[in-house]
Amino acid sequence: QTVPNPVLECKPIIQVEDDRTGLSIEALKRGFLDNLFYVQGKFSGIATKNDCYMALAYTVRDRLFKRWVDTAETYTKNGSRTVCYLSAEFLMGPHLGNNLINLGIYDQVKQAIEELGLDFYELLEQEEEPGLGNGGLGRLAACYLDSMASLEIPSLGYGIRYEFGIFEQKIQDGWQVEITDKWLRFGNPWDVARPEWSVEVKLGGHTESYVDENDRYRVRWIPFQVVKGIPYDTPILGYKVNTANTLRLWAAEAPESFDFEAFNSGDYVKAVQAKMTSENLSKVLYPNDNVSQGKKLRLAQQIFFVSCSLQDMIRIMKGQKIPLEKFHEKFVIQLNDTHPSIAVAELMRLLVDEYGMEWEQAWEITTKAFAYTNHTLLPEALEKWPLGLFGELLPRHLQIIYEINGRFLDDVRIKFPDDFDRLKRMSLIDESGERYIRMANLACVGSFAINGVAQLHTELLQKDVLHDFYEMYPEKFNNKTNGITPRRFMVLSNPRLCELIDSKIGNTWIKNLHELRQLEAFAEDVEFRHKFRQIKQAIKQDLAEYIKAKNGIDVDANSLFDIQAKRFHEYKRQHLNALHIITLYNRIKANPNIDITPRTFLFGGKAAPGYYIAKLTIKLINSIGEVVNRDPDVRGRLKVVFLEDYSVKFAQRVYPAADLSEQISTAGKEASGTGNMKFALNGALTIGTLDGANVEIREEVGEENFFLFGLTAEEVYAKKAQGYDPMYYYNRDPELKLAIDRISSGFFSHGDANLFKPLLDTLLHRDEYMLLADYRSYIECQEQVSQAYRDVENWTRMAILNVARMGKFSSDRSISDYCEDIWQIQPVKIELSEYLQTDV
Ligand code: B1N
Repeated sequence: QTVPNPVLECKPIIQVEDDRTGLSIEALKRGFLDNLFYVQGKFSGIATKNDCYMALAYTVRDRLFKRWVDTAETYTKNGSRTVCYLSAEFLMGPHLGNNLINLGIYDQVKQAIEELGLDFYELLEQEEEPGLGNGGLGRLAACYLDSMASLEIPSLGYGIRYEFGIFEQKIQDGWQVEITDKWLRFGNPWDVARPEWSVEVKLGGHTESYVDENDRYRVRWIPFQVVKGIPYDTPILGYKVNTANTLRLWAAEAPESFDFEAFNSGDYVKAVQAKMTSENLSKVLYPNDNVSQGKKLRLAQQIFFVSCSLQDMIRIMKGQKIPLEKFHEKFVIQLNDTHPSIAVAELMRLLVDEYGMEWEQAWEITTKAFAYTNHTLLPEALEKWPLGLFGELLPRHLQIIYEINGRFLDDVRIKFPDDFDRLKRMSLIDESGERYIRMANLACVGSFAINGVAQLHTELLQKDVLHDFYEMYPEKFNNKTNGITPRRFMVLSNPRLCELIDSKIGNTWIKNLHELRQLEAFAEDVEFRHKFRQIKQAIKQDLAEYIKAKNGIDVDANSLFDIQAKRFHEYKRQHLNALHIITLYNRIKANPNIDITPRTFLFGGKAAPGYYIAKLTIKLINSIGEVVNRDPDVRGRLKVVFLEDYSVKFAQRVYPAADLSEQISTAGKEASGTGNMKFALNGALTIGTLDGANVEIREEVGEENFFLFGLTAEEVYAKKAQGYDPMYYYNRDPELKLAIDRISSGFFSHGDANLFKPLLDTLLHRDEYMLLADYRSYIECQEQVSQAYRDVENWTRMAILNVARMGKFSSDRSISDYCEDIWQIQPVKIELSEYLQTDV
């Protein structure tokens, strides 16, 4: 008896030919079937959806390796100057669709897959995204990698290959529940392990001084533990260029020689425990956005990926026979916030201790190599490490920081004689109470450039958080307003709008987003407006169907889609949005026949697991939804939906469907925001405060095409200085009072008057983020929105003008500015070599 043999059955379609990376439909189909067979080891009869996704991913991967290898070869041969973008987070989103776009083979591959009888979109949807970031900061790093590759800038992204990325969010009984994100469960087709480039990182222990053979005083670090870092490389394609750069993420492992003693003494379990401790380093992403928790494991993660990356750069220099003295000519290192700022001390340690360089020369190199981006003004996000904890983990770095600090404070004394308070404020060590290492101060002292992420943010940095450093080194400061990649956030996520745009102005706007300006003329074109509206409508309909399937809620695609999608944080004021919903609801309850513009309120976003008030805000929104969505008086005119598990993948569905983008943070608190840009580029109008990049968006799109409300940053400071009292507003605004009282009475919580008390207490007694002060202005502005939405033609005109005027916010513009003002780096063209060239 013979068993059916898939190998024999499939034989006719897996003949190996000389070119396995062709781009014709036939070659793509054959590539897919080959990979299904050779990589997944399946025949189509038993292949799962995931097998098919994997086969497709490998088919695409096969077709980009040529670019990747040739790029690496070119950089190596030329010894090209390279940007190293150090970031604790890279929120990449799914790779497959993006790689298809950037390779320029999206349509062919779609056709090939459909000819094989498979659902192309279902396969795209199958990809488990690497959620290796919390929000804007991690996503910015990902957009910047895309733009660096597209602009042909030699670059490496360096970070951590967390085994568990940002948690998966479930909503149970209205509450957020966190599930671990096992993104590597089914394997990752996009990265390649490079164990041959592993490095070791020391932790803990103590230091000893000694005198070397040249009679020089040296320090030796005897660590308690050594951890091995293994690099995993992911190719980062540029858009329609041959460049394929690398994202290199480090995974922690125990070195082969781990805990020899325990092994030899027969304590096998103890030895394995040591191995587990090592692997903990890259186990999980800390799920906090805009706060620092001060945990030892987090500091260990930081030194781990920073040391691995710096050692890797030194290895690359050796390979290219470039002397170490030229480190800052070969590399420029961008620090994505202070999370990698220990790099300043680590590079000093490597140069001085490991390579025997003199301090002065090492410091010269170090301070010419680093540039620092600050992403936040929130005091709770500024990283500082208790000195004891720091010294236990990094005894040598502590000494180096003392040395840097001593020399730095001498400079401060010379520039500002007898200013003792200034010395205390600028010291790398906070000695006002328990002693701390201040990482922002280290980053400022160790970098030649310091930038904020939007104009207002940079001004506030100079005025406030980094004022002393601005006075000390004004020449280091500069602004680099954030940007977003139009490849992922338009071409991939909004194909219908792109098709319409292309039909009018061609498709070169994708590389030069300023060209969208040409659409201004079409804002006056009735037919164009009609098509624009039809597209928005169709996308809203799609989202409505998705919501029906996932949440079981009927939403009306004709209603105004009012969306707030971002991390939950008090400063972002999702609860102000909630107060608006309650206000509209209360008006309906008071007068059921009131004429109101139908709206669908959509919320998406995660709360840090330990952030109680943020989680309670999620519960509040779900509770309001429960009441509003079923109240017959509302007659479906208001709907409130919480979109579970917001992610990059999901965001790509959400941005194109919005009519109104909520950017309502307290002025002076949101450093930039980037969701604001994604919404506006996709034709949503913004209701927002003068905060972060909102200021510049409004400047670009025109004040008549932006719904502005609220206090300015200056007014916020002034009001606080006067002694702000939220009760003043509560007592004087009956609608505000009613909205708050409805919550506190238990109306939205089945009569439980205690449930939301902690949230209301923060509002009524402190209101740190001034919701009550901004409430009336917000409500009035929302009334203007409702009125404006009724004028269909004019709304569309404004939406088109928003799209047309978003050119400034391409991450290509941001990256060109970094290249010119900070990095001093030029593009390097990649020519594809002859052998194995693809057939198109
Ligand atoms: O960085 C984004 C900005 O657009 C946002 O306005 C800003 O809030 C965000 C500690 C952070 N700042 N700081 C963080 C994230 C994780 C963490 O552990 C801080 N995220 C931002 C891009 O510039």
